[in-house]
Amino acid sequence: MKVERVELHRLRLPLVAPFRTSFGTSTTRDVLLVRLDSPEATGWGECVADAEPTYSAEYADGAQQVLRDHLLPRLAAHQRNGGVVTAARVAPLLAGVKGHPMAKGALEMAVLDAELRGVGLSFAGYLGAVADRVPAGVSVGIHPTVPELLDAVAGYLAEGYLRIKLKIEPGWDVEPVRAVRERFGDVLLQVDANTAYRLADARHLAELDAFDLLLIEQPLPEDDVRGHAELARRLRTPVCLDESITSARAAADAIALGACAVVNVKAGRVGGYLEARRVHDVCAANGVPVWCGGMLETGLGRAANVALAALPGFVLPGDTSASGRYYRHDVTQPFELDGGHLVVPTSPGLGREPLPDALAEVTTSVQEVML
Ligand code: OSB
Ligand code: MG
Repeated sequence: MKVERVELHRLRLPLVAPFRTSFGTSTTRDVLLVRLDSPEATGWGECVADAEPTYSAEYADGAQQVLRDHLLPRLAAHQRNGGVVTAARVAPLLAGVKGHPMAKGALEMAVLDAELRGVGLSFAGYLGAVADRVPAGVSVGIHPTVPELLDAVAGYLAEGYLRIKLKIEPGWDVEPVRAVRERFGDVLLQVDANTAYRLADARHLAELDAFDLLLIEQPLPEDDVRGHAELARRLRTPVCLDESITSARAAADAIALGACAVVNVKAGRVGGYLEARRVHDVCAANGVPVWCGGMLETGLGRAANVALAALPGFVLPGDTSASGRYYRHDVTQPFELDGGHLVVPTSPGLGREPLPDALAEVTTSVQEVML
């Protein structure tokens, strides 16, 4: 493929409700999209970095700068040297730049979308999907009070969500989990701490063992893999890692150390959908179940996530919620719940593209990057 033109689009999308986690409260999403044109097709990539570097070190303005000044120039130099661009070559081409997996992943996703559209193959077909629909879970933020949380959970269950994930932090953990368990019985339930605890909290976290949770996600800091291994020995609740799993190698190491029994797979966190598939493969080879995480994606990132979640190792419902859980007006044709599931797109590439009017409505800037 020959990349002829690249644009970096910034969008500001209001969330339908504030989303509070242990690292902050979001009321809008600041989205960076990569639009890439080849003679055969246009491809779109979504960068999942937020406005602030609070989930990980990346943030949207930084991702835009690293794409413009460090990543796209490498792609352009490769083309000037006569090289052909394919999704599989993107990560090797960018390997000289350290870090910035979300920025790299967005570029790889745009290349892959254009490449697959050019040959008439879907993300699901390319990645190796084995399901035509995937079960949908929902990630429920920290609420001001337990009654407000119960109202939110009741609403999601009424919509058909098949699994509830509660965000927790010190001071908001055992009580809300007990309340949801008592009110909603044996619903599939798990928690996500986004690194808010320390190993010294092990005895407190063991109180969650009483509630038959599917898993506890990332209780300790990103770099504390050994701490997670020690914590896992002290809990009955299975430990799942999110932030710590930065590559397929990191997944293999965490599994070997006994730091996780389950893995949350997020393409942006590991540099793209190709590495995300390798994380899936490493986990499957070790008998470790995985599920598809989310970063409040628009319909573009969601389309790719739903395709990924259709791989055989994704045996738990993901944070692959319907568009309406996040946005009143998504930038693509929305994803909707169908009996608690999302349908995996089968059209070429992502199978979703921005609706021009919806995109224009939320666009704050467009920057062309000269190749
Ligand atoms: O830790 O999984 C997380 C959202 C933003 C950043 C990190 C996380 C999340 C979520 C929501 O939990 C997942 C989603 O519904 O997209
Ligand atoms: Mg998480």
